[in-house]
Amino acid sequence: MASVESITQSLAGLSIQPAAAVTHTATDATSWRETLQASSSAPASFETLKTMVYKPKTAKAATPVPLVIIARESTDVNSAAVGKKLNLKEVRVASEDLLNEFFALDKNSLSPLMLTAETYPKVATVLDASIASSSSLFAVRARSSTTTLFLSGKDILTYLRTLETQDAPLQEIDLEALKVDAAPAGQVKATPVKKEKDDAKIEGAVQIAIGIKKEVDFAAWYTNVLIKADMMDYYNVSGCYILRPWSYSIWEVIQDWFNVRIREMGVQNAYFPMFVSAKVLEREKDHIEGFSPEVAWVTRAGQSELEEPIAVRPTSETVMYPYYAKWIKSHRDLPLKLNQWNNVVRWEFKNPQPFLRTREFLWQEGHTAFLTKEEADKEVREILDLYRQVYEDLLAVPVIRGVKSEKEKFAGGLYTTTVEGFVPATGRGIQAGTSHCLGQNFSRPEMFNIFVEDPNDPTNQTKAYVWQNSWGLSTRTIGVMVMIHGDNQGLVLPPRVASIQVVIVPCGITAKTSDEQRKSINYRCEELASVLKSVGVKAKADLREGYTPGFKFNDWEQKGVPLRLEIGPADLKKSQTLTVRRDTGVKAPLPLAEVTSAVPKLLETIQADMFKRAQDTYFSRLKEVTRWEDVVPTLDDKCVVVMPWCEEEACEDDIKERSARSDEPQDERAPSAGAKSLCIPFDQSRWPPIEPGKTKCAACGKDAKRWTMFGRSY
Ligand code: 87F
Repeated sequence: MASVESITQSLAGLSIQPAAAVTHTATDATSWRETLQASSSAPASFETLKTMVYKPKTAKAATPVPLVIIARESTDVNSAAVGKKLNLKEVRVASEDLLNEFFALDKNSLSPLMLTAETYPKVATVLDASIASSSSLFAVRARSSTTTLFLSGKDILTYLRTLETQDAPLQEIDLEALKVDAAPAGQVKATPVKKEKDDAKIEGAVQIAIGIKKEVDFAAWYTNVLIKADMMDYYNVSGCYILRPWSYSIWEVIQDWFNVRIREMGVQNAYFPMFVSAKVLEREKDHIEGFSPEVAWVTRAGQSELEEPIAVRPTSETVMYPYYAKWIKSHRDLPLKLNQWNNVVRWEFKNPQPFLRTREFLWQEGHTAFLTKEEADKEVREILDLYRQVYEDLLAVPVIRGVKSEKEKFAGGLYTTTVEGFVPATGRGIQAGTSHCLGQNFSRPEMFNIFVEDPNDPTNQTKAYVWQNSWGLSTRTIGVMVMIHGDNQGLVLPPRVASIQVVIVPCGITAKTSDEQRKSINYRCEELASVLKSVGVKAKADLREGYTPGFKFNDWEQKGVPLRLEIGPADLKKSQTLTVRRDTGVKAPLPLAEVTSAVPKLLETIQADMFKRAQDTYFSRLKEVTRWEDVVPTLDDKCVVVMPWCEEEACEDDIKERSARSDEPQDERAPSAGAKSLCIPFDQSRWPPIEPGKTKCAACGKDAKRWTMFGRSY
């Protein structure tokens, strides 16, 4: 029996750090969980894992290969179905003798950790696919019935992957899905919704990374992609998530790009406190009214109640504008253009979704003040175009620029311009960034009183209240990008935001490959990576030992790396590499002599193709509609409607009501939810001219003003 120390030491070698280790009395399967729950050293919440060993029937002469199935305690394992899937006949629970013979352990000490470099190649191992993607901590026996370690699902997968060999691959199988698939007809009484979700689990999850189909259970697919790509992790405060480096680096690309552009426009970065006193926050009372349920308050420090509660900023108008009033004294202090990169808190009660709707999020908020409306108007559009470029040129996500209706604009402002995106998988529009002209609403004497002496008045008697803008773009950008480009293998990153653009994987190394040959292939991979880096390509050679090329392909595909280069002995003989595109899966050989010019070009082609495909989809789902009868069917077809509209608020309310199906409970996320106006596109030339007095609103029949996009939305 190995000591806990020796096991934790070998785990440390794999960078696996158990969350806790507990020594307890010897427990069997039934008393184990309770014993752990009673222990003060165990984590507050965990799941127990079960490890089952089976002995399949084999042809006479052959040695029986034990089958090891690792599952969550709550999963009913259908060992026959697993056996069938692996072409094993009549799997039966193994005897204690066999456990002793193979693992030198009793049945109460089994766990993934019983598998070692020595035993692993002699068994067939199945790991439930839901374990690695789970955010639970799992209790696993440390090769003993008296010690338990707590590991994440991903750690368990990592441990098993290091033992994997080409002859003994780890089988990741979705055991819940298998159970449903294997059940005889009539035995599974699934509700239609449940059945649909089960269908979403992809058969043969061994080869397919995500395990849930984008087309069937989009919400589950989305979170799965984020977890498997190491972009996000859950956190124990509802609605809050951890942004891991793989997603945060995308935010940094956006920050770097945007900072350069706004600096050129004369905007300076600054930082204001995250707390707002109740008094100051309420100066914006009229506008904040609708938002106030979302404001989070600090009411206590340690044990003492604060004299006055302090709000956490949901946005910074009220934080900043008192200082704008102080700093802007003369027209020479204008324009004032400040931006801050910060976090804001909006305590929403609607269903949270990572990146799209979270209680704390990161964004930039720009706040500018001008002497004239013309200057303000011009900047609103310039910023909006930067937002368009962030989406289209960096994230390969098409957006449509336009102005919000009166109902949908920021109530505190004069008008709101927006970039509107579209998620084809759900047919819903998504507000992707907003640039507001606040007019003089915040500078008025009753509000923040921000004025200068009018430079055009020779008597210096007139006060000129400043014209203000505010504009914001958040980490929602990342969520939209994932939803649009991701597929059933995982994330697909546009090259311009990928922190690794090209991964180089050594291939064709077998048991027969000499050490020297292996080293030389690895060397050539490293060399190729440095050559690519020298021409500005973010390249990485994946020389991890103990992982098969197949595992590496899958790993980088899940993480969305745009291009894979494979190098094996045969490629080297021909002085070439095999290029594999993540977006299309297309493979093509490339002479090594051409990589420095061809790879950057190929990355740009991938970027352009990704954008083109997404844009074609968006436009194909933007349906010109002129009759009310066509509106709801078009929405139900996962499309956005563009129709001539009267621009009246009552009509918009009516459209929302009439486009929602009244026979179902209403939820923003329901496919039957009502449609809102998304925007009135600036570019009206895509549709026939509106003829004044002639073209009628498709909803109410009054005179139409402009073509307006209506859709179900996020
Ligand atoms: C939630 C709670 C309190 C949005 C809120 O769009 C206040 C608000 O004022 C609130 N949610 N808003 C509007 C934010 C307007 C504006 N602020 C600067 C932006 C971009 C950046």
